Amino acid sequence: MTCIKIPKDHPRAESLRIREKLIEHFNEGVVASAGLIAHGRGEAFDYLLGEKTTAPALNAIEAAAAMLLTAKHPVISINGNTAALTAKEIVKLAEVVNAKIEVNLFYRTPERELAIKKLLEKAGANEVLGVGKNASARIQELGSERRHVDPRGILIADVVLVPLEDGDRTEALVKMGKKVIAVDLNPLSRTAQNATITIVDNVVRAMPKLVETTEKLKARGLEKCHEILRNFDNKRNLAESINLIKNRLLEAAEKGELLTVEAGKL
Ligand code: PTJ
Repeated sequence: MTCIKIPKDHPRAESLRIREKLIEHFNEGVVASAGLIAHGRGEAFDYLLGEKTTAPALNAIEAAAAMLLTAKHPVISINGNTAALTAKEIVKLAEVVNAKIEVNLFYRTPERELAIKKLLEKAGANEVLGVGKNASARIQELGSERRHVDPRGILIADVVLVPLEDGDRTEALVKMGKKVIAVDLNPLSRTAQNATITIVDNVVRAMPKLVETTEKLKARGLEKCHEILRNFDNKRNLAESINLIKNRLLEAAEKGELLTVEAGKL
């Protein structure tokens, strides 16, 4: 049930629908109150990026698909916002790459863990790790609630996908020798800067695209995946996203015009 009726012809209809979805899941105890604020920060960066999946984001998505397909123990780490926005895609991706799904929260409460688990199960997940006593292992480098991890999941993972994250954990996971794939609209965030592969895109667009790319790449075999990974340079790709924002701002400033966005898409 949404809180307001959004007119279909509203130029920001899709963006408003996403906000309503988050509010709805906030009311159901899935999204943290800070998750609503975090979404606002994401929206601001999305506006600067043109609210579309850019060429560097597509490169990173392809590399991420290759990394997930070549992983031994891939894990998809889930927080409130990601579950609220992309539960179906998370389940599908886990199926395609044979990954574990683990709940890992910054604002961890037993109620939120269970609400997120329920939402993922409703979307088709058979197993959801990291809930309650199952998060019995610790990441020593971390002081936050994110330190609680499942010994069958993040603790033994070689590749962890962290859609929408705060910076500390990405750094800690990389220090532990894990490869981290982040989805973050802010190319300047610590998560974006420290991840092994950074997808600078909205989870709402990136997750379906990642599923589609992974399915296609799976059919092309592991050698193709290794080749993609050999040719991918995350720092260079991140710099391209930052340049893209810079050029869009310069263009708008020179013309004295508003930034163009994919009107109505997001
Ligand atoms: O559910 P919890 O308890 O684990 O808490 C989750 C939040 C998001 C509240 C927590 O991880 C947090 O505080 O994160 P930050 O530090 O605000 O970072 C969130 C990052 O995600 C920011 O860099 C935002 O730009 C980015 N972001 C927000 N919405 C999206 C996004 N990136 C991609 N897609 C989005 N829809």
